[in-house]
Amino acid sequence: MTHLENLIFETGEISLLTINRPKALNALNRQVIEEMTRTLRDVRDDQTIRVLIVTGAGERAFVAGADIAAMSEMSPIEGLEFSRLGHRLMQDIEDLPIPVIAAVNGFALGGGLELAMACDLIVAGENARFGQPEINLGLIPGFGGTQRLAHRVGQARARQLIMLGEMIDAKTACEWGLVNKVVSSNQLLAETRDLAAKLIAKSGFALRQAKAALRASFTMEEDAGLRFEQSAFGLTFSGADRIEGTKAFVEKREPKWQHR
Ligand code: DAK
Repeated sequence: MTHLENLIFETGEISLLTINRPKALNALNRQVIEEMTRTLRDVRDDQTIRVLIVTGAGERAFVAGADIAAMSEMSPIEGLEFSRLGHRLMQDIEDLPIPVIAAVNGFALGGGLELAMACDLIVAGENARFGQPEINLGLIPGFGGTQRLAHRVGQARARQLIMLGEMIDAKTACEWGLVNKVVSSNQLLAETRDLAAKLIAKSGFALRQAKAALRASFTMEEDAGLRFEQSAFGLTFSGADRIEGTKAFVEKREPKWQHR
C-alpha cells in the first residue's frame, strides 16, 4: 500500500477512503488527487474489495471543491494539467469494476460535487449542501460537472446550479434525484455501510456488467448504448452466477454467488 498524507484508506470487503484535509474542508489539491489515483489503482488490483465508500474527514465537508488557493497560482498550462488529472480521477472511479458510494457529510461543492457524481450512489447526511459555485470565482466546473450534472438532474436544474452558483440542501438534492438517500448526519457512515452490505449480497459479476452498461448511457449515443447493453447482458450468460441465480429462483432458495 502506498504512503498517504491526505487520505485515510481502510481496506476490507467494504473499503473506506476518507479525504483527510479537514482544515481546508478537504479541498482537492494536486497531491490529494494523485494519492486518490494511486489508491484507486490498489483498489482495482485487490479482488477482495467488493464496495468502495468515499467520504470526507470531519463534520463540515465532504469536499469543498478544488483547492482555490492552489488554483489561484496556476498558469494556464498548470490549470489544464490540473483539470486533466481531475478528469482522469473521475473516470478511474467510473471505470472501477465495483460499486462506489459517496457518503456526503457537509459541503460537496465544485470538484466535491463532481467527485460525488462520479460515484455510483450518493448517501447524504441531513447537513449536506451541494453546489457548483465556480462561477463566483470566475471559473466553470473543471472536473466534468457541466456534463455529469446535466445528465443527472436535467438541463434546467444544472443551469441553475452552474450559472447562478446556488447551493441546495440534502432534501432538495434527493428530490432532484441527485442523491439516493438522506440520513441523519451522525448515522451517515453506518447507513452507508448498510447500503454497501446490500450490494455485497449481489453477484459482483452482474454488478460489474450493470455498472459498465449504465456508464455507456452517459458516454455513448443511445443506439450504441443499447448495443453495449446487449453485449453486457450476453456476457452475464458466460458466468457461473447467471446459472446459479436463475436456478436458485426456480428451486426457491437464496443464490450462492461466485462473483464470476
Ligand atoms: N479550497 C481551498 N481552501 C478552502 C476551500 C477550497 N475550495 N474551501 C474552504 N477552504 C478553506 C478556507 O479557506 C478556510 O481556510 P482557513 O482560512 O481556515 O485557512 C477553511 O477551509 C474553512 O473555510 P471557511 O472559513 O470559509 O468556512 P465557512 O464555514 O465560513 O464557509 C464554505 C464554508 C464551503 C461556504 C466556504 O469555505 C466556501 O465558499 N468555500 C469555497 C467553495 C467553492 O467555491 N468551491 C468550489 C471550488 S472551485 C478547473 C479544474 C477544477 C475546477 C475548476 C476548473 N480547471 C483547471 C479548468 C473546479 C473548481 C472548484 O471546485
